[in-house]
Amino acid sequence: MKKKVALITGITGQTGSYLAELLIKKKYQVHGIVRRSSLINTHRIDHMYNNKNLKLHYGDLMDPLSLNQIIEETKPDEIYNLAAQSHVSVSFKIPEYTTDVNALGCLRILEIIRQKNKNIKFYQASTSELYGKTLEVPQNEKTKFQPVSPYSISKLYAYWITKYYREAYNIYACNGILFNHESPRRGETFITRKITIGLAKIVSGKSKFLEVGNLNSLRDWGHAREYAKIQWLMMRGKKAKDYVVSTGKQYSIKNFIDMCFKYLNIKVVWSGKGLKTIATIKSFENKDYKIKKGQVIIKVNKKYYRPTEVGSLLGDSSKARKELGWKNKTNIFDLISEMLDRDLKIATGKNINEY
Ligand code: NAP
Ligand code: F7E
Repeated sequence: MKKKVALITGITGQTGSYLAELLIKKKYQVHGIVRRSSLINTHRIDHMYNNKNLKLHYGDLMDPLSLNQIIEETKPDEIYNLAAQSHVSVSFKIPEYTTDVNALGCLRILEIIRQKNKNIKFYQASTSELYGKTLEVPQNEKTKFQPVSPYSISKLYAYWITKYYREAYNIYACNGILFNHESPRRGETFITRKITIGLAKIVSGKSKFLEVGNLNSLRDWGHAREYAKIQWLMMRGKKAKDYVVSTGKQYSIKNFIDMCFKYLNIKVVWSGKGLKTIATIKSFENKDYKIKKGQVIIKVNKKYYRPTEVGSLLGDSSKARKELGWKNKTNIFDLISEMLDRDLKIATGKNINEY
């Protein structure tokens, strides 16, 4: 039987790397698009580098010629479009670039599919950020989109153009409206990883405190490995559809920090309000930690606030659970321990290549 061929954009990113692992396990021939950078950007997939079922190609979502050439050469059965300027906060600084990559990049791929081979299935990495300032909690596939950042507005275009190509041209094109997903491979400036790296550095004496922004926003955090699996499941349906993917549990940034302290057996006292909020160490059990009672460990800095904030995200993924049989297994405590364990090893110089 002919091997299935998949093309992943964003393969060097957090979720793309888990998706590549999954598809190789499922016996696919996997192709990935890597963009040129001055430093090596393949560390998340280096452990698969010598696998004969993985091939990497230089390309860029901003460069239609490269996309055209790669799709022509690799003849994929399925394309997973995970590449994006994915940082919401950065999107306020570089809105045009964000729109070009996230919105037009998606269109460029769909248009190649329409012109070359309408049998190629297409997955678009859509996002809970589309819900923006909605007051409806929890959010499901019917909740109105009210995006409030250049990132989410670019992703709104990609959502609609994907749906449009499905309806107008009968292409198997689906949107996964994924809520936040994290892992030890998460980019270092997203809040969960920033916290686990920051605390690991503090207890190992490499820094004194961690500065964050808005502690009150609420998020629904799952494990990226499990969210990669549902992307593959969405490509297996009788009909292409759009699905919300979430855990159904919600925590604030402050809750996440407190759960990290619990895992590390550090007791803190929170005091102050808004920009003056701080957490001070009250006691700790591990005598190897290079911290002191009374040390201010968390501070708030205005520079990490955004011009507009998405206050409350909580997903209702009943449709995906019912129709695709998907389940999330990792709870928030397991996620935190996996992330902290790895970042503690990195901070103390151990096993940094192990994922
Ligand atoms: P990520 O770690 O930031 O990875 C983004 C990937 O896109 C990287 O491989 C990056 O390459 C690549 N990329 C960026 N600009 C590109 C361009 N112009 N051309 C080609 N490739 C480009 O993001 P992630 O967390 O894995 O998320 C994957 C996708 O899901 C993204 O589209 C994101 O917007 C979306 N999403 C994420 C979440 C979440 O919570 N993680 C939730 C909903 C939706 P480099 O490695 O070279 O930077
Ligand atoms: O912020 C607050 C921040 O950057 C989460 C992307 O994967 O998920 C991600 O977008 C919250 C926000 O993720 C800091 O204001 C406080 O309320 O980790 P984040 P995000 O913006 O939710 C969605 C679903 C995506 O689609 C995106 O691609 O945390 N926050 N202090 C902070 N955030 C950051 N980054 N840094 C801080 O210091």
